[in-house]
Amino acid sequence: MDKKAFITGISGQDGSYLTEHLHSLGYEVHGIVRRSSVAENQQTRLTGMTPPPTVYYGDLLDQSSLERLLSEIQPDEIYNLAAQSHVRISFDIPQFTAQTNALGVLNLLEAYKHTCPNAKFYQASSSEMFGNSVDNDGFQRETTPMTPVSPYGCAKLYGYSIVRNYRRSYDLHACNGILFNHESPRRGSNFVTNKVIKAAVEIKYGLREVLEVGNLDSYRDWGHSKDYVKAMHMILNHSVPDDFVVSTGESHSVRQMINVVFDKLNLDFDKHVVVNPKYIRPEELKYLKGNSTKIRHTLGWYPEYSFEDLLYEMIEFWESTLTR
Ligand code: F7E
Repeated sequence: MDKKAFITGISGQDGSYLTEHLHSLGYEVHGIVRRSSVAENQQTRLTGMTPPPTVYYGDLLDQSSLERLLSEIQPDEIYNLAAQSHVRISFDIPQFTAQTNALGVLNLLEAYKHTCPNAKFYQASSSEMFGNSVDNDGFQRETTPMTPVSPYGCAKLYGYSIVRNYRRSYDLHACNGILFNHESPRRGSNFVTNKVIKAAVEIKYGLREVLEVGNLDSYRDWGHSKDYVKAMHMILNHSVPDDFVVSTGESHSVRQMINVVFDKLNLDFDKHVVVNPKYIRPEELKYLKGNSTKIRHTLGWYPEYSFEDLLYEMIEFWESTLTR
């Protein structure tokens, strides 16, 4: 019989790529979306998939919806990808962020423990948990101290910790992937890569003049979501439940990323890029560079996309969308 997967956040960037990946491996895929007053466009990333995943209304803050669905579906694998995922916005809605990204994980763990404890559980943990902590060699790895600098990072650290606690306390196959930034054409357009690329293509085609950004000097380790969802599945299918950093090992500043995009499109940085303080965070995570030796050596995972390939694919997507 086909294996069954249950994905929270199935309509997001990672949820949609993970659905495609699991389908390619023969899984039956189920997932939840939150009720929204505007139903249009809520599931655009899932449109046209064959077979389509089975999508239900559910919410990490509604324990009864989680218990009912897990008990009915009896999945083999649970992927908790749902979150309030925007770091700057977490300063505006810190309590909602904590409820969803911290207590939401606990709610799902409880539902899992009560209804299908033999399943495997993946938690989408984040490099934002490291905050400004960096090892002497300039990398963050599984053993690097976690000192988050945003409400998002603080909430994610609770989620990460409670997964480890439930694994040890109740002998559950519960794992964390500590994923560094990962992007794609399906990335929300208020995250910096997609925001920059969409605006740059609009500038190129005369649809706007200016790109407004925040901190140009923060560094991120950017990979492709397609590579990273494969890591999620490999982490869950390792013989023992464990936690793994997933990263490229390369770090670039926001300024460097914009330069690669602007060079490709023959645009002048000084003419079009303006810093607007409204995009600067109250406390910034300045530098991320992940060491993913553990997953590369233990599970044989490695990223296929280079930094440039990732940005060029996103540029192509926006060029074809905006000139259609
Ligand atoms: O910002 C700077 C910003 O919002 C990246 C999420 O997936 O990855 C993501 O979090 C950097 C930051 O991603 C703008 O200050 C400059 O230094 O694309 P971002 P993030 O905050 O790193 C982690 C791993 C997650 O887990 C999160 O869920 O870019 N930046 N100017 C800007 N950022 C944005 N959004 N907009 C700007 O105008």
